[in-house]
Amino acid sequence: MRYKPFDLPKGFLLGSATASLQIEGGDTNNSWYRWCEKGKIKDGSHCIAADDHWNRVGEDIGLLKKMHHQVYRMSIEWSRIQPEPEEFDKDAMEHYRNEILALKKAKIEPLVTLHHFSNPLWFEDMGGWLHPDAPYIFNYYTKYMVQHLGDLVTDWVTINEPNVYLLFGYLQGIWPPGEKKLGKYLRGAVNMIAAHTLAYRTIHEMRKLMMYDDGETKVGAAYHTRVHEPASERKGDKRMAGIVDRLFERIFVTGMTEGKLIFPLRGDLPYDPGRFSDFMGINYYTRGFVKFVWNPAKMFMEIFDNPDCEKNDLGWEIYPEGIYRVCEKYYKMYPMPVFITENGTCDAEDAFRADYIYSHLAQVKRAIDDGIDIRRYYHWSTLDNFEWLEGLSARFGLAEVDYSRNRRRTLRDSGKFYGEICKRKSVNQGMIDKYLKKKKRG
Ligand code: IFM
Repeated sequence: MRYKPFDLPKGFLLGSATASLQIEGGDTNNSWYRWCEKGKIKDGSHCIAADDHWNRVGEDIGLLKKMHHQVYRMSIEWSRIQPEPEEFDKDAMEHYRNEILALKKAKIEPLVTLHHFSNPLWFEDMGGWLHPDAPYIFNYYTKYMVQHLGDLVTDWVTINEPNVYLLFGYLQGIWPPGEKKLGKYLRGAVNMIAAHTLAYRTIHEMRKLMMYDDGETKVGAAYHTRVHEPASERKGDKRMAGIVDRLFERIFVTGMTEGKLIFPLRGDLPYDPGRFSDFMGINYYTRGFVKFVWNPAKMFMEIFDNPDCEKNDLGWEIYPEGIYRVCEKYYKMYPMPVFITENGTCDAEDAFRADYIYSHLAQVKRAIDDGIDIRRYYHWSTLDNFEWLEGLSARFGLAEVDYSRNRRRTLRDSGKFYGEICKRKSVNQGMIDKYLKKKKRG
């Protein structure tokens, strides 16, 4: 690759993202704790300690400061806040309030996610996202959160990657609750869309009641987006790529942005169609190739990675142009501000992360120059963490966590590089010489 310096707009905001279950540790009241206890994690690790972030908030905000972040995306662990259906934990609430106060003191603006893959056990046991009351139960929790954080937090993500959560948990059965039925995936989708629309209105209404200017409140969802490339020019492959796009992304994006259910979703939503997003939250990592196969057991599709390309530690293709393509696609559909709510890579050796950051941000810059209104970029992730089914061995962090030695944090070279980008909002020749293509993969 040829590297060229570039500048990002001065008003562009940069930071990184985490999720509570992946970093906090110490909570046994959630669906992922139970999944780990069942021995389901590939590398045998467990989320119970994770990064011990719960006890190291100050130290981790130190990392954000060192990397000159302007923004930080974090999530709230629902099971801590509402350990039982009718019980809210004031101490847990106080903990998050203090964390957010500390972020604001450091001049780092939080973007708070209310649901990031994990559920309280009582919710899971009553049927989780398939329960007809799930959207209203989630709204009850949302109300409590806004009551207690509404004076500090303007920016909210209601639900992270509903598509991935439902695909793995309800169709492939590899995440909790381990279901394998398309009907359940679709039912869960309707309920998550309904929950988002309720939460969207709740957050706006409550903040208005608190006398905040409604234009300041920003609420959206974070979608896992991919480029769904047809495996060939054949009609069947093209059509199947369109079906995958619809089932995996479009039904969620349309549902949560317009409050409208599109085929094959059926049912009622709590409100008439309208506006239910203030920004488009795009999580982008890679692309997949889609092939039509005559096999009903596989839902007539095969999805595979490009066999011939650069890949990360998990075998995901590194495809920077994809971030441009997904932003362009969704901005054409919904011309509203875009936040890249996640983008990052798994690279234990830190051999190509700096490159990955450079090449993806260069595409973001290109998209901005082409008129796409991208306002923020949150790198995934601040520090190594519990990568769900992959466990602790998959390393996505700008900072390394040493799990064998008291979870010591060390900023990687890519983290230093990213910190300089956050500070300058540009990549200059000195940074190119210092950080890029210094290391080769072993
Ligand atoms: O770690 C996850 C995150 O929780 C959701 N988006 C993708 C990341 C990397 O797989």
